[in-house]
Amino acid sequence: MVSPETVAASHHPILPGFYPDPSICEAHGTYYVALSSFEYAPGVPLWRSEDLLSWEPVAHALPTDAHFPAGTSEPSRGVYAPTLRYHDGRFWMITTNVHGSDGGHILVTAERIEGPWSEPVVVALEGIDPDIAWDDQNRCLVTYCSTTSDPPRIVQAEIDSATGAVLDEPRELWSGTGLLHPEAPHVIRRGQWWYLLIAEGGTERGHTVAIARGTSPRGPFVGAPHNPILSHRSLSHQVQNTGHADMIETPSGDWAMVYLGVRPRGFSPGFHVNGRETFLAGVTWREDWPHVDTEAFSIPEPQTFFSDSFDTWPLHPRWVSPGLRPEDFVAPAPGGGALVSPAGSPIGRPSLLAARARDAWWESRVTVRPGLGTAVLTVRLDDRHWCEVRADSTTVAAVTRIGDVESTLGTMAHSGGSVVLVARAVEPTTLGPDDVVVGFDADGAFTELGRIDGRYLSTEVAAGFTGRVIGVRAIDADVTVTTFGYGPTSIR
Ligand code: 6LW
Repeated sequence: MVSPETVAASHHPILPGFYPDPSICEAHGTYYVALSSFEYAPGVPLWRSEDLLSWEPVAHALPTDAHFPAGTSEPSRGVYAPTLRYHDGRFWMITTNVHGSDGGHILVTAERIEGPWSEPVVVALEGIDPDIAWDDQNRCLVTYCSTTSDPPRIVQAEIDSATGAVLDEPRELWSGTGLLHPEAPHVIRRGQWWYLLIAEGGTERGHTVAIARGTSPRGPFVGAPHNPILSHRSLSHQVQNTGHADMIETPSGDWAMVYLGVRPRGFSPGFHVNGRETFLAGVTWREDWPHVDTEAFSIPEPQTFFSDSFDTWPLHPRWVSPGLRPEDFVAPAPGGGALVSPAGSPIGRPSLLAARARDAWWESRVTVRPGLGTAVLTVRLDDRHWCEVRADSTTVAAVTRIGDVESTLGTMAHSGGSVVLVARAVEPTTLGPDDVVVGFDADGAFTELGRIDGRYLSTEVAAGFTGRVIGVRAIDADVTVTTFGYGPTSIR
């Protein structure tokens, strides 16, 4: 349900939480966005909106192991930035699984956004961040960031979109204004001009968006006199790292941009914990150059609360896993709820039924029946940075891992049967962005078993491109999850 409250899109994401590298298209008056997903399966979340302002999750573009083998990638490897387009009555999505980086880019299509998505076609080109566009003769161009070049460059080749065959030698295009990491190209048409939109400066504080134009999608392209067209570098704005954008024309002829940004908190250098998030801006045109207005939109405050009792299957698209894909280790439990198995991934990573953290301050309450297993509620940044609370049939324990150090923070007996495991992000007691608190509820009262400085579950400490997720897993034997609740909170 959409709240009547609106907030400024310049400060509030349209997709809060770890949803980076947005690519946008429109089909029959509805907008769709595709996002990076890294080690998490299923890959490439897809969201839908009727008005660009409020969004709902619909599906994933890489839903099966044939598209992206679950649980095989290192953290922040796996599925990088996608491009989503609607062309010739079909959705087209192209991305890169950088885990096996000799594998090239993956191109899939679908008539409906919900799928089925086609078997992947491999485009045997190196690099990351592929874009797909068609010229006036319907010839298909893939434009990408060449990572075998030093420094990286923006290059383009023509492909056969049915087979993925590369039809000519990759040619260098305009590669930006000289900042590091020219990447994230999108080739976009407006009137007689073709535009090459890219990101530069790296996905950290120096991130920018720059643009060039030419009369052919093959270039040559000439940079805009007012580049960068978007950056928050060296500004005091609470949204930082703005870059990696895509643009769309609305049916009424207005233009809008989606871009990523982060919301760092805590003392210098600032820590962001929920990953890179997707924001919305307006675009106006002067002399056929785009000007970005991050203040153009107010958006309904995104509704991030959910409570899942696992009474409808298949699982809601919020659920992902860094291990096996959710349907391979989660099943309906006899008598209701979800039965979570302890099966690990091919690289031995625990399978975690996880949803993204999407708020600054939040609480997650998960009712579990451990049975013969141990039920775990985890706040995860990556394999080496997490904090969790574990319940077996007699005891609850809080455990954290920060880099090479793993530590038990507290242990307590419980009265048996069902246990309500609790995790929270609350206001910091240190110079970090928040405190992460774990514990359990018994007889209506919360018992805190562990508390860590939230910076240890931040990107600035752990490194990488993802954000926090919150999930349940099982150790030793199946456990039952009766309800999984998450929501923003004012609890401090
Ligand atoms: C992505 C690149 C980027 O491929 O970060 O912010 C990389 N931009 O374009 C990982 O998301």
